[in-house]
Amino acid sequence: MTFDLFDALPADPDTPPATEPLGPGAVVLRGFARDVDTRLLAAVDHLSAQAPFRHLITPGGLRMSVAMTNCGEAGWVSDRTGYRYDPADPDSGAPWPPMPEVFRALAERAAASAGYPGFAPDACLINRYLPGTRLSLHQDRDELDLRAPIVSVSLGLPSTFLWGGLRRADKPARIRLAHGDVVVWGGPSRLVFHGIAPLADDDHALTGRTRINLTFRKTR
Ligand code: MD3
Ligand code: FE
Repeated sequence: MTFDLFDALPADPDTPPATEPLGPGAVVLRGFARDVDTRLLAAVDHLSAQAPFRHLITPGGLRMSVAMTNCGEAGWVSDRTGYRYDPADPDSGAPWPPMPEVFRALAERAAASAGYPGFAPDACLINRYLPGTRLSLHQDRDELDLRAPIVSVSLGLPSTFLWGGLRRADKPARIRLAHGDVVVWGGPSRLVFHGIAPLADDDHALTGRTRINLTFRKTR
């Protein structure tokens, strides 16, 4: 039997763990996207010049307070007929802009750190929040392969993430998501009800009075 000196050393209290379990199948990677934040935000500006942010209409006829756009081979859209992943932007008829390499590489690296090697997202939904914007409790179940995780990247102003259970009526926990935080949602957490509380007004050095969220999905 060998004894490695390092085995006896306590964890450094100043070094947070690289991955922090949030719940069954959900892993938070605090600050994981910070090293590429300006590149991600520049790419969002570039993408949204081609496929502008817009407020989608729910099947029930309500205008969503979150503004959305997409990149990749498919984009999530909602209108009076329902929700779907569409290969084209319905506003222009053109394909969604391609997923930037810095997006894809970050999503793959995050998923791998959370125990999902080989994550190959084909879609990225980009959500824009201004002060007061909220996202009510919902499930993400329009993706064909629910075994693949969703990777979410928070940029700009912090938000309160509402994390419910598998039933809409389950009382949600509140989790703060700040600039650069990445969360990987898979396994038993993949179908939980979730949302975002109304965004508090503040000013962020990189985004001003705005929060941007990227969600990477494997839709087919
Ligand atoms: C848990 N976005 O785009 S990100 C969404 O901050 C969405 O814009 C929120 O919910 C946002 O659908 C939350 C965290 C998140 C995203 C997708 C999930 C958590 C999830 C899917 C399943 C379970
Ligand atoms: Fe969602």
